[in-house]
Amino acid sequence: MTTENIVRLAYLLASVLFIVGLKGLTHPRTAVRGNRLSALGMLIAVVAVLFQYEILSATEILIGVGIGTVLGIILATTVAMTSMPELVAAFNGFGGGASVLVAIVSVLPFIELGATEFPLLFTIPVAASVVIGAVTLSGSFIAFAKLKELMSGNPIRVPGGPFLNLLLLLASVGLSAWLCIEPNATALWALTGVATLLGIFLVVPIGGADMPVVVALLNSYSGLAASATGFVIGNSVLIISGSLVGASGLILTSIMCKAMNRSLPNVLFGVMGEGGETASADEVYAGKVKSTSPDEVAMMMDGVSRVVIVPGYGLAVAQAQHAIRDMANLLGERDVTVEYAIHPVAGRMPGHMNVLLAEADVPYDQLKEMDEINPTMETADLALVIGANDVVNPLARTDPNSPIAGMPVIDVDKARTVVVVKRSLSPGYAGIPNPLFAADNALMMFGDGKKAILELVSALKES
Ligand code: TAP
Repeated sequence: MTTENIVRLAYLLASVLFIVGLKGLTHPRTAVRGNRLSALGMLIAVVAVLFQYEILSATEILIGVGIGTVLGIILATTVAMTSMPELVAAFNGFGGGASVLVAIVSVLPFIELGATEFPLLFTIPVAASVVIGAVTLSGSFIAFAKLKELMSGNPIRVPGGPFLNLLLLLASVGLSAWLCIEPNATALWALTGVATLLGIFLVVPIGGADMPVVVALLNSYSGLAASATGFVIGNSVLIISGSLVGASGLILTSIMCKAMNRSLPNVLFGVMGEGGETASADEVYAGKVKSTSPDEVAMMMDGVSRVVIVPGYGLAVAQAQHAIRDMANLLGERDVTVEYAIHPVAGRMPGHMNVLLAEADVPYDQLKEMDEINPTMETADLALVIGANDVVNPLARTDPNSPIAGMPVIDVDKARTVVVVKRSLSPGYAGIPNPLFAADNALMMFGDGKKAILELVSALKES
């Protein structure tokens, strides 16, 4: 078999592994295997590319793979679960940057040698790689800076606002046309600069709290840029993998928007919390909030047969997943049915709760999606809400003026008793009070999520 055929076969194998890997990611039980298969596909693709283009020797490839593996292990084991979105943002940025660089080096040397005739089938993907890649690069690093709080996470109003962006978009289209029809270095560099500015000004006005949606969208862009780069260098595996990333990123963005009952334009150009008048915290809570203690909750748990645990962002902040699993195991030993109700946007990134609970070895069959658990909420003896707020706020159902009106929520208020574990009555991401905390059947167990649940575990062991 010729080297070319081996490389083609490797590309085919890598593409199949990407697709099978993605399929694995559709269920928590198969997600880890799916991830490994995709990573193997990527390794095969990278090695095949290096052989195909004879860029590096086998030893150099192995050294590169070794360095990448060490860096990957360090990053994966040291990054805090709460910092995942910014890590993904940085990865997207690097992906976009790589597309821009590959597109530039594919065309610039020829321009400098005086070439003027390029087929449109080459220059169009070059322009697309540069525009989408540069927007992804700068937009992702602004998202990274906002999430890491290196710059204000609040929406920043840019003078000129949408008009400036429209101007930059039109300039990108004009420069792209110039580059495609009459390839030259000035158009190439100007396009890179304008698209970089466009990425910055598109993301700067968006609030830090909406960044996960933006990161998912930029992830999709990084895939589209990679796919365009695949056309530039005639590499099929890059076209396939880029399209897969582009499509899955777009699907994810749409799922996140739907789960928040917001449209993508509202996320990109609106501000979360811009609803009508809603009641103030004083009006909602005054004199109606009842607090409880771990000992009391342990006593309550004595007579229950079904407990639904609702994890939220605070569970991730407190890192309470192991404590909660221990508590669930204790209840399981007493023949109590324990289920976890997972809201699609609980936490700050897609699948946040699934990842945390999987890390603590919570059995997958105990994880229930919102749509599955809601119709059964009335038969739950106890709903234990840990560090969740917006995703259990009944205002979404009852107040059409609320900024979260229409957002599907987990109906914990319908359970016989609700215990909410959080440190105070502070609002969640949407910044609005939650009448659940003042409901007749609700009790607040104030404290850090992990500490409170560890105390509950001790109380359960003693009871
Ligand atoms: P939030 O509504 O943000 O509420 C989290 C609660 O956790 C806070 O009220 C906070 O109250 C509590 N908390 C923080 N640290 C804690 C600790 N150490 N121990 C105990 N509690 C702690 O979270 P949620 O219910 O998970 O909802 C997620 C929100 O994020 C939604 O509004 C969603 O639209 C938005 N969002 C999510 C995503 C994705 S993809 N997941 C993307 C964009 C936006 P205290 O300060 O009183 O403790």
